[in-house]
Amino acid sequence: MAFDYEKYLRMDRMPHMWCPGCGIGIVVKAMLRAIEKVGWAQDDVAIVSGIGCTSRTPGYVDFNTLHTTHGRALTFATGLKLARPDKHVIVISGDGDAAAIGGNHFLHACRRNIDITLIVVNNYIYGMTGGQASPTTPFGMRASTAPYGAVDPAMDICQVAIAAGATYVARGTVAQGLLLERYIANGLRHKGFSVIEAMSDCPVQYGRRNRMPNAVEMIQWIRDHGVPIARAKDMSPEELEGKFITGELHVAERVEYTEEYLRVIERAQKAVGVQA
Ligand SMILES: Cc1ncc(C[n+]2csc(CCOP(=O)(O)OP(=O)(O)O)c2C)c(N)n1
Repeated sequence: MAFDYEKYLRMDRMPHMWCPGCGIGIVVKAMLRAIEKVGWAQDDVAIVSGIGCTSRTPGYVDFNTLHTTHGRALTFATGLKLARPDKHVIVISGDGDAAAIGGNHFLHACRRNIDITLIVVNNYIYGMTGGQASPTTPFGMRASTAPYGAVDPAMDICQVAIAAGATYVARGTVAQGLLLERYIANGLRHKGFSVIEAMSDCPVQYGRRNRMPNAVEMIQWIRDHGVPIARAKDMSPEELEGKFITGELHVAERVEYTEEYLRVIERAQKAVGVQA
């Protein structure tokens, strides 16, 4: 039977504001299928975002939702998870929201290993505000603020997440929606901070400036630049230049933040003789 997306959507909010051909829809659909796969009730899930095209997602999905300030989604989500550790908290962010203005919050969420899943829709650009370069704009590619090519080397969000302490890190693409769904589902099941980077197209703000003016061309470009981790192991750094590695890049176990926080509260209450 076909998947019933309408069950999870606020149909009264349609039509959505995303451009024709935008990859965010593929990521949102993968997220909805993943939530159903892990079997969570809608009322037990909170979806939190900052600001940007991707960050409009909570407006359209029928869960407990929170649309917060630019770059601060993880901060609000951390408060939510600490207040209700029994609930499942998912953050959905753009690359600018997660890695530029929200970069500092991103590092600390990884470090804490809080049981939240972050989905970063990496469309290489600030989509909502007119195509400014973001931390993930590839070197030499064009943006409204880099009309002759980006000078800054691109940030690898997954490598940063691993280095900062995230315990589940995967990268998928909108060219392979089913794989993306699998990574998101595994991230949701994972106890600890999970990061799923979804390489996505933005034909209007990024593709148009970089000789990929329609969605199909940009999704083909994404498909051609992704290298599955098993294949990447046999490739040299030169061969991997300009490519990105896909798959489950890092899975580890470590103390989870809300559990440790509750233990601290217990110790503190015991020390001052307060009954929980
Ligand atoms: C404090 C603050 N600074 C800047 C902005 C303007 N702004 C809104 S969305 C955005 C960038 C969004 O880019 P990204 O996170 O990559 O998401 P996308 O729109 O591509 O999904 C910016 C700079 C803002 N709303 N608030």
